[in-house]
Amino acid sequence: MNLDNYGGRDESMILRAQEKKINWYPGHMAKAKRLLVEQLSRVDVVVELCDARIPRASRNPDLAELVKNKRRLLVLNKADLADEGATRAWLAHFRSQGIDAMSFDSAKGRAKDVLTRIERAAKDEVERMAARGVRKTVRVMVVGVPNVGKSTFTNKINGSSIARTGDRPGVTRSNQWVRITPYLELLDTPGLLWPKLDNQDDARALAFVGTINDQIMDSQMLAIRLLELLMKIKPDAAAARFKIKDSTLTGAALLEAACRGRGWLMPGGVADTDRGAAVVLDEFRAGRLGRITLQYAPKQDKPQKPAESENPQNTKENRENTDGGQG
Ligand SMILES: Nc1nc2c(ncn2[C@@H]2O[C@H](COP(=O)(O)OP(=O)(O)OP(=O)(O)O)[C@@H](O)[C@H]2O)c(=O)[nH]1
Ligand SMILES: [Mg+2]
Repeated sequence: MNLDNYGGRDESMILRAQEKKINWYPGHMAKAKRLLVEQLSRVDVVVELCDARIPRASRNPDLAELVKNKRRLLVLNKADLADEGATRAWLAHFRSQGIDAMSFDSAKGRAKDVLTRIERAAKDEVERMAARGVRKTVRVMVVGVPNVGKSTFTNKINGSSIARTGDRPGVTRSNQWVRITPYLELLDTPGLLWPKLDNQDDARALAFVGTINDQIMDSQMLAIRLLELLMKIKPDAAAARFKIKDSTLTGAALLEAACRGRGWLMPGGVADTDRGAAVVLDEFRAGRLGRITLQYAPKQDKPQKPAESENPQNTKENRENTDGGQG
């Protein structure tokens, strides 16, 4: 794509959007990874949280490798923000790969639903120890990309707030053991990405949901890309929310239309694209456009990786796919 199109030549808005490669692996993450590895030998079960809106992009390949010999539970968190049918299809997909997976809302969900799964994952080890007359304390490590909800999840299981949470990535900076009962302990860990985000569609998806530090990104470009995607996936909701009348718009013109529609203007009627970009991202992340899944599960019988730019949310093939999923 010719980025000069977004070079701000149009004087009706102030736009400096630039397509930059997205990558975020600060020093604290490399350190956090080392500290996480140090704890692994103490851990019986690993709970991996991914974001139910982007289950493919939000699974860290580094983590999968590190914890491959542990009992594991995959939690599709923030399921309250994702499309229910799409989440069912993802669960069916993961289960078909032999992965124990569940969807969850760490803010409003029931801790018991998770505890049952953890008990099941630890059952063999608990019974083995019981046979030796020892009541085992099950130690669970909670891992995942930044801002996916690990600390909120830990607090939910704990029944009260003990870990600090926040609506930005990088809130938790060190490992924190939390004693739930004398026989269950949870380790909340800092969010981890991996050194190179090769797939830029996935990197952008991570950025859309707020996994990547906004400071290192071009938020106008990100908002433009998000608007384009939303106008494909959920055009009615996006057009209504941002008061966009022309559904054929793309690029800078689309962000400008949202600014004009919502009245984000500067003196002289110039579209305030900085403000517009920030609000578009905020409102999507907060679920103001309703439940939206940005990445769909591959079809069961014929695994494939749909390109984000051709998100198939409303195609016939995908409807069949999601309708066929198991809860
Ligand atoms: N809607 C919704 N919001 C959630 C859920 N889980 C967490 N959140 C919100 O997501 C944001 C991030 O939550 P945290 O628990 O701080 O995320 P984290 O994974 O610990 O983040 P880091 O420590 O930065 O890696 C907070 O604003 C939470 O309130 C969920 O299941 N649904
Ligand atoms: Mg945290």
